[in-house]
Amino acid sequence: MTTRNWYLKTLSMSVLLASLSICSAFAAESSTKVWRFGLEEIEGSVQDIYAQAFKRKVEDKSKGEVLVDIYSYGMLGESEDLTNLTANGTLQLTHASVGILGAYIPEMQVFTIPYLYSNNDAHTKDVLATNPTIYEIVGNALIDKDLRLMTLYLEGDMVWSTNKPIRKPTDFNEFSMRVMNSSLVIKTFELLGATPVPMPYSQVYGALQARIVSGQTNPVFSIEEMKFYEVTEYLIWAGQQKFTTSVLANQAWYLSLSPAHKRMLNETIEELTPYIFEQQTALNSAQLAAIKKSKPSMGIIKLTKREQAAFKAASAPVRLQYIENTGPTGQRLLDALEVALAPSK
Ligand code: 6CS
Repeated sequence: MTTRNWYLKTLSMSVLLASLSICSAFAAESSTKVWRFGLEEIEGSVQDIYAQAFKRKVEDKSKGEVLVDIYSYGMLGESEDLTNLTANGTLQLTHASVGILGAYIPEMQVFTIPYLYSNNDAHTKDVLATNPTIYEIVGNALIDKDLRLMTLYLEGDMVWSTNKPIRKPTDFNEFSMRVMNSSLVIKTFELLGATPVPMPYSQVYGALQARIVSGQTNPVFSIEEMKFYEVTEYLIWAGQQKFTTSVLANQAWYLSLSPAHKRMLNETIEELTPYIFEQQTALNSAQLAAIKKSKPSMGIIKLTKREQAAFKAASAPVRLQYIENTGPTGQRLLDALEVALAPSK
C-alpha cells in the first residue's frame, strides 16, 4: 500500500470509528439497541450470508428493538482489527477465523492442525458447535481477552490455488505459499516442504499477480470472490484442512444483555448452525462451477488417499509444536477433539 493510500485508509477508518462512537451515544439514549457485527470477508461471502441471516432473525424476533449493522471486510480493517474492536467494545460481534485468531489465542490453533478433521463434515459441524471441552478451554482463553466464544463453524475445504501442480511434498521445493499469520500454519507449510509467507487477505491477489508468492490456500468461494483463480492455474484438494471460523462477542456486552436478549442471541446462533452449513456447501459448489466456466483451463487436482498420506506424514510433527505452545491444556483439548472427531463417528 502506498503512503497516500495508507493515510486515506487510516483517515477513513478514524472517521468511521468516530461516527460509531457518536451512534453509540444516540443508541444509549434511545430504546433501540444497535448490535455491530464485523466480517473478515466481502459481501456475498459465507460470513456475509451468516451475518445477513443473523440480522434478519434478530431484527424480526426483537420486533425492531435491536438493529444489526454489518461491517464487511475492508470497512474496519483486517481480521486482527475486528478482534481488537470487539474486545474493546466498539463492535459487539465479529467473525474471527481460527488461522488468524491463533496468533492471539494459542489454543485456537488446534483447529488448524492438518488432517485433524474427518471427511464427515456434518459431524464436524456438530462437534464445533457443541463440544464442551472446546467451549471450556478456548472459551476461557477468550474471556481472558474480554471476548466470548459464541460458535465455531466450517466455511469449506482449504484448497491450494497454485501456479504449478503439487502432488508430493518435494513439489513444494522453492515454492512460496501465502498463509494466514499463525505460527502453527507457518510450521505446517514448512514441514510440507514449502516456504510459507504470511500476509493479510487484502494483499494476496497482488502478491500472486506479481509472483511474490506461487500459491495460497482458501475455500473455493473465497478463491472465486477474491479472484485468486485469475492469477493461479491449479486448484488442489489435499484434504489437509477445512476453513474454520468463530463468531465472537464482547464479553462485558454479552453479560450486560437482558435475559430476553441473551436468550434471543443464543437461540439465533444455534439456529444458524445447520443453515450456514447448507449455505456454505451450496456456495462452494456454485463458485467452483463459476470458476470452471470463466476459466476452463484451470487445472483441477484431487489428491488420492496415497498422495494425501505423504503430506499427512510430513506434517505430523506439527502436533508436537502445538503441545509445546499450549502445554497440558492444549493437550487435553487435542485429545478431546481427536475422540470427538474420530472418522467412524
Ligand atoms: O485467508 C484469509 O486471510 C481469509 N480467508 C477467508 C476465507 N476468510 C477470512 C480470512 O481472513
